[in-house]
Amino acid sequence: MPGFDIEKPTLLFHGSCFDGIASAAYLLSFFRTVHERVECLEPVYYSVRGDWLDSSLPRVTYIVDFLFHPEAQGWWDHHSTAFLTDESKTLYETSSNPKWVWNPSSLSCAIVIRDNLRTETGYDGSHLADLVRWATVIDSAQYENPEQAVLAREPALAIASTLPGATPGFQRDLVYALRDEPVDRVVRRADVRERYNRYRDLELKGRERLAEVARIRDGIVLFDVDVNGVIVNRYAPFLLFPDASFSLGVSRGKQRVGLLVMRNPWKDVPHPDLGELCSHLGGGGHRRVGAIVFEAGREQELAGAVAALTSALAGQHHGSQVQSV
Ligand SMILES: [Mn+2]
Repeated sequence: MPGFDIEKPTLLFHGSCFDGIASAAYLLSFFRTVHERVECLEPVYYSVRGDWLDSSLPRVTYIVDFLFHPEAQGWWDHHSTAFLTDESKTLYETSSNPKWVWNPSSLSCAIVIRDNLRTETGYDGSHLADLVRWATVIDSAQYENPEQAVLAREPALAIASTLPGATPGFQRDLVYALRDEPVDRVVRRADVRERYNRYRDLELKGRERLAEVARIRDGIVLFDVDVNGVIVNRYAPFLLFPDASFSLGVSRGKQRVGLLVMRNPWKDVPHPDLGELCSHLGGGGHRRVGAIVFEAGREQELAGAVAALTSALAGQHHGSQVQSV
């Protein structure tokens, strides 16, 4: 866990995704109108999952687009896997805290915050409408096609491409920038352009590497790829195999190994809740996309998870096991 200053009003946001940044920017924009103080703006990441509920938060803490924590004064989220224990879910359900707001059917956390503030306070954040719209496009993968998602030419997509692996300072700066300026201005910042150009180079290398190892079987793009020194975009499997229904891939980095399972966003096929499936295997996610992170040396669990997910998806490509949504 980051070293929190327990006395300072703090806003924690999911740092590596655009919706997390946009949600924090939206909330800060509202806070400014009511003189609500946030002195510490801290990105958080799913690697804290194991210690999350045991950690103490600063006395006044707001959390957006991230796991529920019972000490949070305010919490807004839309992940179906927001609760790490049944106890914390019960606590949420029986609570009367109006600033604990969860809507797992919302396509983005930014929408959850916008609608909640509008209803509860009448706050009109319409100057941030573009930010909310893009957070929703990105989080719900409403891209026109795989090229748009992978090449990330639109300003908001270019900004989103700079986030994974960026420093907390960079992610924090972007929150303030997006609170104060439109996305097509923020994308012109020198540090954003530099990281975007880096993304373009490394993504191309990653796609070439992916093309060497990816195979399609029963409608599932399967791969196990070394991501050291490259970026493999999560939608690149569908740029390579546009007709696939799912991707199920292992990404091997230096510190950890990631497993990502996804339904092809440009294809409408029935499937089980992938975030839910992953949560039983130590991960989490949304209905359409699930992820599990394995620390180095846990190969055994990785193989088991790949097998479990492969069998859960078996036959879905042909719609032979139609499930109710
Ligand atoms: Mn989100």
